[in-house]
Amino acid sequence: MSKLRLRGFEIHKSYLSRAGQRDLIDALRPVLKAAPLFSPTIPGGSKMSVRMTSAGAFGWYADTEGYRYVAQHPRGMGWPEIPSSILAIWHDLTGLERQPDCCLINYYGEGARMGLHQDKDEADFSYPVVSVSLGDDGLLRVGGKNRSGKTDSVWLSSGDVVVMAGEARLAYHGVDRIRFKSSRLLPKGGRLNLTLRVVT
Ligand SMILES: O=C(O)CCC(=O)C(=O)O
Ligand SMILES: [Mn+2]
Repeated sequence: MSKLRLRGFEIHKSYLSRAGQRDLIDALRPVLKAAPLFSPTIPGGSKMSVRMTSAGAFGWYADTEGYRYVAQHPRGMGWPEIPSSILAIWHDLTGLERQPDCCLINYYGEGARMGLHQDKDEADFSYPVVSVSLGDDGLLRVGGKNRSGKTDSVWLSSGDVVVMAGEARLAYHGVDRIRFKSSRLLPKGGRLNLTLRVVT
């Protein structure tokens, strides 16, 4: 385990052991079964290449009307609870009593990416966002508060955890590409990213 900082993004390399990563995958299996992955269509009409779902009181959602948190999966049921092993990472790295009320689960298959964006659909930016990487390597790009500003990139591997707080909380970031099948954690390949957020 080692810690590095990039533009205020706190990157905990190898935070999770291989066994810890496998335990998280086991904990996520029933969550993905209860709340299947879907591909949102974003304002402008294009479909995201990342497939996603959520756990917690709220799930992040997008359609042609905009981006927001919603209390139900698009199929009409509530979101499953956030597994305790995932909440433990939040409490360990933030030291906060308060629990996150959304765990957004992103799945990147071959060729999937996420464009540069800010996480800004939450009510209170004084809470950090904690992001857990599992499976294939992903190239994270981080910038500042202006979309057109300078950026830096770092490869995230399975078991790495990033904390976005302070100056990094509203900084632009995105995932340019993944190295498909670089990890054997997920039998069919791909990358899972979990982001824990306080929404209200
Ligand atoms: O996949 C990642 O590492 C970042 C995901 C992200 O930024 C998001 O879901 O808002
Ligand atoms: Mn984000």
